[in-house]
Amino acid sequence: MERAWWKEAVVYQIYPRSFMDSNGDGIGDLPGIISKLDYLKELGVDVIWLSPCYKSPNDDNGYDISDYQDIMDEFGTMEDFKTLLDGIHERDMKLVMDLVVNHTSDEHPWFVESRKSKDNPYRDYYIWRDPKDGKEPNNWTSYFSGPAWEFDETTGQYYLHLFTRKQPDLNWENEKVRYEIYDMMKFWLDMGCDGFRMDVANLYSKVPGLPDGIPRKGRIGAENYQNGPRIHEFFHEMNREVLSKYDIMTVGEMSDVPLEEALKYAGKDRHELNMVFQFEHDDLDTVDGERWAYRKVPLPELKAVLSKWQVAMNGKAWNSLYWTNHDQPRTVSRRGNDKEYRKESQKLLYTMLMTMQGTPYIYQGEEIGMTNVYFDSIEDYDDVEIHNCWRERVIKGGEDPEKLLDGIRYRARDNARTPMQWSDEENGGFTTGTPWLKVNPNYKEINVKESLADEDSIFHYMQKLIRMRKENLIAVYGDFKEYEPDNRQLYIYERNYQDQKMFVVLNFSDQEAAFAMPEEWEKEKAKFLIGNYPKKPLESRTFAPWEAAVYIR
Ligand code: ISL
Ligand code: CA
Repeated sequence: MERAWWKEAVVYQIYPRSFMDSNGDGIGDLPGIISKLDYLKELGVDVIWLSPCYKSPNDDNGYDISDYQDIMDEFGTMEDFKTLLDGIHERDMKLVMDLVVNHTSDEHPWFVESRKSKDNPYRDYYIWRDPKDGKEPNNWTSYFSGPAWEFDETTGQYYLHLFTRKQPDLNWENEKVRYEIYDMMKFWLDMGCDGFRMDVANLYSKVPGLPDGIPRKGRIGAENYQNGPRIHEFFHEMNREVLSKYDIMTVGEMSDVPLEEALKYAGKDRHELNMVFQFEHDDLDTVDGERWAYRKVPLPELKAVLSKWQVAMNGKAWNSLYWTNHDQPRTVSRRGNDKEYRKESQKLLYTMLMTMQGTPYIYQGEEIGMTNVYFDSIEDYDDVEIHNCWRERVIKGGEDPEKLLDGIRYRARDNARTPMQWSDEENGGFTTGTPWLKVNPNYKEINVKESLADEDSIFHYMQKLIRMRKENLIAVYGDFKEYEPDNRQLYIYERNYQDQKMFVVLNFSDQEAAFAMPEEWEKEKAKFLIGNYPKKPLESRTFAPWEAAVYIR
């Protein structure tokens, strides 16, 4: 397997709004991030992926961009950005930008022009259609509730928006749009940025004619824009025009990307992207495509998905490894035990991440085991996704508010967006003002200061895991073989690389689990490498609740 820096790197995602506020306005900002670079270096991460920091009216917290080449007022200035970039490079780290080019803000000058008249030069930068029988051009619905179309009085046509109405979709069929985007990408890369995380990167190409979607519960229309007809052509072109000219890291964020498609996007000789961020394991706890319904996922189902990707990508493409991001619940609340076994289970979950093939991503706050927030009232949530849905389903639709609130408390994106908990001071030390989103009240116990002081903390374990990965290339490149796929408590697997072997046992449960050593390992002299309980030899024995142990020989 060919080595590459972006394969060996550990990525840390920053959601700037919630990371660190430097000036007391309650909103995280670039100087705030700069003040914490030494902390990130101490953790040991190599790459920082910054969620959008561009000019934005913040309908969707920066995923609605009104100027791709300037910095959001709340976050600082271009000067601050350059200081941040230098600070990152001085510490031998890299910076990956968020590239949001499926859509812009409706306040982007392109859209402001586009909506003026049917013959405006920018009209064709977006997707405009006549009404059909006095209504929307087709039946597609948006990710954030309601139709994916908005009627615009000025010209009597509708425009497409897969997300909020303030996020009109760009028309990728238009070559001018694509080349504008490529130029903008070069602007950041020429400045020294080290790559892109590409937002909803499998949605750019829509099926011509924009046919009706298959009616179903949940969002309608996806089969007409997910992994669409020209998507690989677009990535080839982008690769030829931009990506291939720089030594960078690229990752496409793609919900509903089947394995066969991922093998193309991230295929090693296909000249598209380095890797994709896929959601198959994340979607397992949903029920019937209903966004807010959830269920407990039996371990064999989770393992089946994770192992499938490990085996299928080996030697052909490259995985991203992650448990959460700014759109997902907190890992320990969703997959571990955020009460009795918060530390043990979080350590186990990240032991898994750091011992699989692929590039691991740590989302801010995961290194101290931050938990879901479980707000009492809908008013406490900020997310446009939640408020749109509440309006449509509770206020207009008369649905049971308690039931919906229960689902929201579990799955809300705001769970990951509460401010970073730096200390036990007011507001977790995130701001001296009023935070834009309430701090999780558990900041008194769960915070960075406490984690740094405690030798046995999640932070220090995460630090060791990262170091372990750097010292053992097998953790990065080894192939993957699973044992006992039907075991409902243990995830057991082996990695192989050159003449080395690594063996991993993870007890994903609150109970002790009996472990029967596989025959092939019986005679192996494997030594304990890392784990979240005191060292024990590899032998048939019981594993404690949420015990994780890694062996090597
Ligand atoms: O949050 C989700 C489910 O976990 C996804 O459906 C998510 O909306 C989808 O993956 C797209 O996410 C990305 O694009 C959105 C933005 O709101 C998200 O924050 C971003 O990560 C629109 O730009
Ligand atoms: Ca601020």
